[in-house]
Amino acid sequence: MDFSFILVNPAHVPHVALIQLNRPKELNALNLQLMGEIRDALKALDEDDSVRAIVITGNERAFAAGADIKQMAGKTAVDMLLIDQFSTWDAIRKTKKPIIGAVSGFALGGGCELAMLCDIIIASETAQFGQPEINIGVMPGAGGTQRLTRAVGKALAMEMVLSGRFITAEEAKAAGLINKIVPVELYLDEAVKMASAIAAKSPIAVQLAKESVLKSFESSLQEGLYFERKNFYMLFATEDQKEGMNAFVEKRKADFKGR
Ligand code: DAK
Repeated sequence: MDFSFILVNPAHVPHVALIQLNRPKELNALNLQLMGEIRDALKALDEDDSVRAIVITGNERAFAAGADIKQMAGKTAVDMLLIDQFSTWDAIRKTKKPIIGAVSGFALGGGCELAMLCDIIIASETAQFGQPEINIGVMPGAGGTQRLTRAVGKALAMEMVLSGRFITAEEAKAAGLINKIVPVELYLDEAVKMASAIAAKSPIAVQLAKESVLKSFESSLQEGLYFERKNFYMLFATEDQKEGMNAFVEKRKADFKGR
């Protein structure tokens, strides 16, 4: 795959692919082309049977410092509507495979929102999360008032969204926004390790489990429980379920085929 603003490579472990945002001078500011490239890469990786988990990362200084303010500054509401960036963000959200965010440095505005589209976030101790849109006269537009509030609760979400204050990795961990903090030299390895562990499971079970957890954000408890139940039953139709349970009984490692 040939892109201008991201690098897409297999990781050094089987079944894991790595997307690296690659606009370092602009702190990986998310211009329209970069977001389109992430969407296209995720779609291709979602369709690639050899890939079972995806890591998205930036660099040590910045995961992403937000949408590209220079590109947005002159836009009108109609321009924004016609560009319809939401279709790109919605497509990213629909990725079926698990996405691990490896975050170091700034994850701000759209960068924090992109991190929140990841299923698991591994952060370096230098990571900072924020929704500073209020400083430039707007507000979060891609989940920063909704996913953030569900993740960290009203008190901290209000503070971040209304004051623009960045929170540290420690605060993000305590608030439930991220999974783990590791020293800066280890954050990417740790994310790949997590992706690799997930890639060793049954891909169908992982897909349906991800879908079921995400459903909890969009449904009543009863509706979510029915959804979970259907997916649970469905897994008994897979070869991987037989393989997983037989391997347990036979005291051997399961070899999941994704069927
Ligand atoms: N956009 C464009 N350029 C950016 C940028 C950004 N968000 N963030 C940093 N840069 C550029 C800087 O302009 C600078 O470029 P040069 O001046 O060297 O050409 C370079 O990156 C290095 O930045 P600094 O010199 O400012 O570096 P510092 O270490 O001094 O400061 C900083 C780092 C991250 C604190 C600072 O750069 C900063 O405050 N950046 C802006 C953070 C921000 O406000 N982010 C939120 C942007 S609004 C939507 C979806 C999403 C969104 C909107 C719509 N739809 C689906 C419709 C999201 C909106 C946003 O994210």
